[in-house]
Amino acid sequence: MISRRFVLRISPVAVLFATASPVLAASRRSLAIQMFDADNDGTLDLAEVKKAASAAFAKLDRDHDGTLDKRELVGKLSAKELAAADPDRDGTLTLDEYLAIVEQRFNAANRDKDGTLDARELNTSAGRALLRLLR
Ligand SMILES: [Ca+2]
Ligand SMILES: [Ca+2]
Ligand SMILES: [Ca+2]
Repeated sequence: MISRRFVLRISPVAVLFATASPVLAASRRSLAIQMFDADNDGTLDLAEVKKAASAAFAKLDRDHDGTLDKRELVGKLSAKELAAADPDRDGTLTLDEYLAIVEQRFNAANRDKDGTLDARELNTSAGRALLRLLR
């Protein structure tokens, strides 16, 4: 009886701990690799990342006008990042402009310059900034 009560008392803490666990966070991120890793080599190359980004672009373009505006980019790019990525300053991004930022973020995350991103590289702030553009 005592031991059961002990289990009942500790379980919410255990759940809380598991939710915040870095191991779980890491497995969520390698899920990103599983989702986008078309050739199944355990890493993401630029072609795989651009394919995922193109699919994300289509999904984000809610009014189907072929560009992403400020409202469609909420949570993806700050106003400052949008301005920097928008050379013609019309306040929207075409697919090419979107893929150009994706490539910049890919290169920023690819610390060892080996042409691919592994789970560790995706688990950096640059890696996370890239993953935001793929969903
Ligand atoms: Ca791959
Ligand atoms: Ca649009
Ligand atoms: Ca790399």
